Amino acid sequence: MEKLIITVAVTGAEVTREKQPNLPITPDEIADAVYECYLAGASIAHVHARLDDGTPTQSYEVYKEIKEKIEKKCDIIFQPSTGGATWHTFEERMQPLLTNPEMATLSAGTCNFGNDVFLNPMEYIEKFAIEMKKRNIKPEIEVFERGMIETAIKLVDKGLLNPPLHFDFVMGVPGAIPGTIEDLVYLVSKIPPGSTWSVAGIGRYELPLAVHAILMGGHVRVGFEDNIYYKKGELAKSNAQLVERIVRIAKELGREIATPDEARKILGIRK
Ligand code: KMH
Ligand code: ZN
Repeated sequence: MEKLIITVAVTGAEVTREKQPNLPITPDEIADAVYECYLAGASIAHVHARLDDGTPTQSYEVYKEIKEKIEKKCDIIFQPSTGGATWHTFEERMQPLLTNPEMATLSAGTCNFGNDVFLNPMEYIEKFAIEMKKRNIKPEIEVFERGMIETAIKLVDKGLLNPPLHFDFVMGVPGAIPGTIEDLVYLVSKIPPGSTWSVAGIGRYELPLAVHAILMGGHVRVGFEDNIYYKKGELAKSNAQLVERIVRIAKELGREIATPDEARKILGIRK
C-alpha cells in the first residue's frame, strides 16, 4: 500500500478558544502548531487564517504571513482554504490562491452546514478551478455529499480539472453526509480509478473513519478544525497529539508515513 499522507487542519473557521483553549489563532501560533504536527508526521497543513481576535479572515496578507512563517520552519505542503467561513464572499475566498500555494481546497458543491449554508454554486467552483489551473495549484476536492463527486467529474470533462483527482471526504458535518463506514465505502467506490482520497471525520467520527481509511489505502485528515477531543469528554492537548495517535495506529497496521516530498509524489505535485 501507498505510504500514508496525514493532513492536519489546525484551526478551521468555526472552533473558538472558549471551546478549545489550545486553538492556534495568530500566524505565529498557526506556524508553531503546524511545525509540531510536521515533526509528528503530518505532510500537509490545511490552513484557515484568523485575525488576532479569532475572527476568521480570508485576507491575502494574513495567509501570506502564515505561509512564509511555515516555510521558514519546514517543507510541509501548505494547503490554504478557499472555503473560509460560510459567511465569506466569493472574492474573499479567492484570496489565499494569490499566495500561489502548492495545494488548495476546492469545495465541489453546496450543502447545509449546521444552521448555516455552505454556498458553492457551479460558477464559484469553476472559477476556483480555473484560477488553480492557471497557477498550477493542486486542488483537493472537498466532498460533503455524494453528488459532489459527479460535479468534479464534470469539471474534468470540461477541461477545468486534470486527473488524477485528489478527494477529501468531509463526513459528519450536521446537515451533510453522515460519518458512517458504509458512507465512506460508498464514496470511495464512486471516485474515478486512479484518484487518491483522504477522509476528514467530524467530531466523534474522526478516529473510526481515519482507522478505516488507513486500512482501505486512503489518507487521513485530523486536527482541531474537525475535532477538538482526544476522546469522549477529554479535550486534545494539541493538534500534534491527534497526529501522533494516527502515526502510532498506522504503524501498528503496517502503513508507513509519507514525508512531504513523498506526499508530493503520490499527489503529483511538482515543487
Ligand atoms: N469552514 C467551512 C464552511 C475548506 O476549508 O475548503 C468550509 C471549509 C472547507 O472548511
Ligand atoms: Zn477547512
